[in-house]
Amino acid sequence: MASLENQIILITGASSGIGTACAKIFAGAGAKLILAARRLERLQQLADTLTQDFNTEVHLLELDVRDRSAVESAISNLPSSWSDIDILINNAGLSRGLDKLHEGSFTDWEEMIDTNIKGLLYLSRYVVPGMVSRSRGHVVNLGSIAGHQTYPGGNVYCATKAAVRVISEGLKQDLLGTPVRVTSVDPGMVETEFSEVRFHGDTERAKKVYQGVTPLTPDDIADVIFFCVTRSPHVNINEVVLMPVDQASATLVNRRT
Ligand code: NDP
Ligand code: 8X3
Repeated sequence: MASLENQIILITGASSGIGTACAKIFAGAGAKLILAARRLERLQQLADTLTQDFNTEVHLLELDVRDRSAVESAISNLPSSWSDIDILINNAGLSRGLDKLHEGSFTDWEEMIDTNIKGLLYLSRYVVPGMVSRSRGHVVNLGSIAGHQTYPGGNVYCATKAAVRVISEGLKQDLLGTPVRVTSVDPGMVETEFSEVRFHGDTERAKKVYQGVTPLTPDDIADVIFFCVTRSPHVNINEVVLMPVDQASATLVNRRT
């Protein structure tokens, strides 16, 4: 495994799913981790495990990425030994509902837009200038196949992930002439708490999403992100689209039941 000894990696949404898997793989490579999410107890448990298993140095941020002044304060008040962030993984995100657009919930729309688009922008705005001035850095954004293909009921969630794809492309263009890299990782179906959150805690409905298929795991995504950030410094992997073998598009899934 490539070494990321002493590199500082900020992972948003580290309290669950893909973010937690990223924390584990980067801890195994010797990185120092800044883990951010709203559920601090979960972060604390993860930090305890990483410290025990890998002797990882961890800094925790109880942070709601929708709160711009909280993001600014969290980044600008990092202790000096934590402030030179090498890799930003903009992973915090969610979907809410599968309603038809004309019947949709304003609260759900605002939560998705504020988290998936504005939160990602706030983190990028406060972290990337330091990368530019240090002439090193890598931003990894979690997009989705939902940003490439719209599906019925996906409307606003798909729009937020299309925005992530476009923002990643725009950031790459704006960073041209600097060594800072930008990657969008765009998965299909990954079994995490994602569907439970989408269906507002309806676990039975969430389980059905993955019934009869072998979905991707959070570790599969962390593995791809790890690959992207450990290429030679002159290589930028712009975009990775990956889905389970059992999935051919956002709506075309092979179910064995
Ligand atoms: P999970 O629900 O398991 O994890 C989502 C994470 O985002 C949690 O750690 C949650 O932490 C965090 N989060 C949500 N809202 C906020 C907020 N306002 N402020 C800070 N953190 C927040 O889902 P996944 O791991 O699957 O999702 C991770 C990313 O991957 C998302 O961007 C998602 O859109 C994307 N994705 C997921 C796919 C899938 O099929 N699962 C496929 C394609 C993309 P907390 O609640 O503690 O704040
Ligand atoms: C998550 C994948 O297809 O449920 O972004 O939108 S999908």
